[in-house]
Amino acid sequence: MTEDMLAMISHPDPPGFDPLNLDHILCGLKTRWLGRDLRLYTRVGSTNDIARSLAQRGTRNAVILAETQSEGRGRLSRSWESPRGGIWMSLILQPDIPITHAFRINMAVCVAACRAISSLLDIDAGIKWPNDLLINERKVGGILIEIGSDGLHLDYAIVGLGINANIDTSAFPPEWMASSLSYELGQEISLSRLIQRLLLELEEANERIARDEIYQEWRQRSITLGRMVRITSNSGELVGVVEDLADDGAILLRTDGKLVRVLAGDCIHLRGVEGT
Ligand code: BT5
Repeated sequence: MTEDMLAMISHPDPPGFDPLNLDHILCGLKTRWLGRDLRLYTRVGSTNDIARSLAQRGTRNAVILAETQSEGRGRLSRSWESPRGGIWMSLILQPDIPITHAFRINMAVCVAACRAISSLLDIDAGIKWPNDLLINERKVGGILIEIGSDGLHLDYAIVGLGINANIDTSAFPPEWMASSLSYELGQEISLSRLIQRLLLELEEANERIARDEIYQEWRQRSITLGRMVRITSNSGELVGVVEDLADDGAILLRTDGKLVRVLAGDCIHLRGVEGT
């Protein structure tokens, strides 16, 4: 008996729990190539770490899925809670873009995840800059992208995607403003079907990644645009209204009468759309 099988037995499913099943995912998968190499683990540290070690040994276009992560990560090594019932997934991709356009990967993944959620579940997810998926102002997912390069060329991208699917987030600290798809919909969803749809949208977005329409859709699905926000970045804290989002992913913030560009940082939405 393998370690994974033992782990499965020692963590019996709660009633109504929809366990991840490789055959269920593969038999309804409509992608041409993404997800054809799909590896499912019961419990890992971080799917991004597994993906990275595979990528370093030459694996490409693989998808790593885990039922739980003990050391799930967000940006800046922040921890990411990953209990059973969520989708914790990392992809090893080779997007056809120059390394100077690596920010496009985040745009494409945000767009793909929003499309998958809204088309399958008929509920709108929006993008909170830079990498959060929100429904009703609450975080239901996050994206962590890690790049492999020789400094000049993009070798691979590890795309980590976490979605609180069938999760009770009431035990999470309230300041996280977290929620889950099951809570927002009032019912549990099929993990397999959402994974299939995510992979289809991710494959499609990866193919459109160099096109301007990915930026346009990312901008249009943003719920940060036009909002009063607080941005914390390396250069300190800024409060202002988000006047635009640039095609390199930067926020253009109107603060103290000046327009300031912020390429990376954390963002808190302070009020509704300007003036509300
Ligand atoms: C993110 O980081 O939002 C990216 C999360 C990526 C997770 C995926 S899961 C598969 C893959 N493997 C990994 O190890 N990671 C990726 P960031 O914007 O830094 O947000 C992190 C913050 O979100 C934490 O500091 C908490 O405040 C909050 N948080 C932690 N777990 C959460 C959860 N499950 N739902 C909502 N918020 C959470």
